[in-house]
Amino acid sequence: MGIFETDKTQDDEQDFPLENLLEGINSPVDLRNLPEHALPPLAEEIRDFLIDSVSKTGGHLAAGLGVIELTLALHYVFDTPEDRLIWDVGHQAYPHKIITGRKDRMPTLRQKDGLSGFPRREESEYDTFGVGHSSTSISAALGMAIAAEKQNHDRHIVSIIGDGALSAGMAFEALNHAGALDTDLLVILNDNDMSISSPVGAISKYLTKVLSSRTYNRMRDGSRSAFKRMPGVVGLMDRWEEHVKGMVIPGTLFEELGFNYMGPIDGHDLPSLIDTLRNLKAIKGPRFLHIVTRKGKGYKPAEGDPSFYHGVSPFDINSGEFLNKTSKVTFTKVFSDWICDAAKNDERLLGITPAMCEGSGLVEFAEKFPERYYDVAIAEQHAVTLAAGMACDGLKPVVAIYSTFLQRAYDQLIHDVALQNLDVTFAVDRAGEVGADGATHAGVFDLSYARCLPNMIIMAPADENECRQMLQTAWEFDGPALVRYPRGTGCGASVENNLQTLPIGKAIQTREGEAVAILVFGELHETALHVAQSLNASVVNMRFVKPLDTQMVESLLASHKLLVTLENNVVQGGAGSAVAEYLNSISANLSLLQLGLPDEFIEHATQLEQLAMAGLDENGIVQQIKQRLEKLNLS
Ligand SMILES: Cc1ncc(C[n+]2csc(CCOP(=O)(O)OP(=O)(O)O)c2C)c(N)n1
Repeated sequence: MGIFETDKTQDDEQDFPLENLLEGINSPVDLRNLPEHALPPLAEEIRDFLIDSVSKTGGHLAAGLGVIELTLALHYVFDTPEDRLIWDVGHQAYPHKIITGRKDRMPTLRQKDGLSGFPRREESEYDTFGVGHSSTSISAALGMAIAAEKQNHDRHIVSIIGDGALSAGMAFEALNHAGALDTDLLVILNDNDMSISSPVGAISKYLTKVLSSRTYNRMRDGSRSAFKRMPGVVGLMDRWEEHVKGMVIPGTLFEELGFNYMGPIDGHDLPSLIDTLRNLKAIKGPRFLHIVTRKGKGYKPAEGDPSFYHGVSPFDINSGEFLNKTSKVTFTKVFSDWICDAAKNDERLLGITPAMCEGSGLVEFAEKFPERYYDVAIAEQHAVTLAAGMACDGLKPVVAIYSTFLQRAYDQLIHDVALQNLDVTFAVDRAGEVGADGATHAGVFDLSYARCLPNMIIMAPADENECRQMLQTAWEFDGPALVRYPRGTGCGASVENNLQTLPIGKAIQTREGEAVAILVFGELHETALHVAQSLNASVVNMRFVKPLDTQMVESLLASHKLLVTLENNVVQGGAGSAVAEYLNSISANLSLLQLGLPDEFIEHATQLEQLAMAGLDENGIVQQIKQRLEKLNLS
């Protein structure tokens, strides 16, 4: 029982202490025992707590600040966790974590064994659906609504989705289905007119139009009360409304999809949020509430630049400055410089991003070549097929995409690009373990899912300079080509500014040793060199996952007793599997040790910790090789 357990009907506004409210909130039950007027000061306490907490841990800041009132109103009105709240993406769910018994663990956010940065079913009964990738909430909510219906549970299901996430096809697939089913479901659109950067597309424009027609709403409501006592006039207005519906009345699109639309309302006004949610709770069928919020609300730097404060590293609260600045060049920056340089030489080069302009390193390209830059919104499938279409008619598109988000466009990769052997370059960032974002964002499957596609060539750079060369090689290659590179910085190789290409399918040996040969695919090359020193092993930078340098494999075969493959991808179907398949195809009688990520999801931690958990740090690799040598009686 919480310390604020009071009889709300006898709520005495004057006597209720409005300080240190958060201290007493250990679950939504405590929240529901507060008088309503205590919620706005509680929202301010949560705001301060959130800013302070994220300034120390880093994480997603601006989105959470924008939904504090909504979070409180939802848990206040609905009987969570019996009623289900499904947050889309989940990056805005820190306030939800804070009031659902996890505030004391906020200092552990996104760290090894700490709280996840996203809702996770394993973490709390209040986290009804695991998220990280966007635009899944309406589908999941509809599934839960159907489950409730089938099992006769009288429970409310609420999905909360942002205007950015609403741009994805999946969200509309779900709306389309939900509207037709007539299932009890509440979808809340949190419209802050921002994705990570400014939102793009017709839906976004439509929402802006809806907001601007609020003047019309006020006018309509005003005239309605004025005409109330004049029978006939109201009827006339109703007919006029019917007539203009589709032109100015907000929410028509959602009504056409079968939803009962309400809004837009101010998402920071707690009393009106609570009233509206109570009203909507009493209505059946698919309902759609449109609320308007400010991303970054309450923290000036974030309000001023919500894009910059979307996801942050630890920062100084007063100045807003990030504390751990690195001067090393990231792989993303290597891509950013390459695409700008390559674009200067050839007008056929176009850059495409599915809503990840900053993260993918396209800001400079967008500024320099605005007419060749396409942010397609959160629409990975569309991004890939758009590129395929461009390539059909003589253009040379580059799709800049995170490994984890390319998963969304797998059929497009196969059916629209690879099958037609189209000239599309995939610049695949955040490949391998990505650190604090955890398993939802890990880019650990791309080598497996792309390697099995005919026509594709696939490269993984050992260092920054090679990354640039591979991007150029991929772009000049007349067919589908993929370069995958990791999050953050590499070994610090200096990057030449020419546009040199690499011979396709050729590996290079970077260390001569005996008995053991380590075949590295990607940035673990640096680690392999250290390992090789202590084992006196050979090291080969394989460069190409496909086509595989089979000549190199054969020559290593002749001169070594054990081949070890090393990659920052799951072992299953990865680059090492390519070597295994080849050895098998030539009936080679040689021992092969495939080192990569295990057949399990690795949770949030630092990238180094994640690699160590997978046995891919220097020590782990040495141990595994030694064990294999012992087994083979070769040690
Ligand atoms: C499939 C997928 N693509 C891209 C992303 C990266 N991403 C995370 S949040 C976000 C913007 C979401 O915008 P919105 O839904 O409006 O939420 P806001 O941050 O504005 O509250 C994007 C693109 C993702 N999580 N999932």
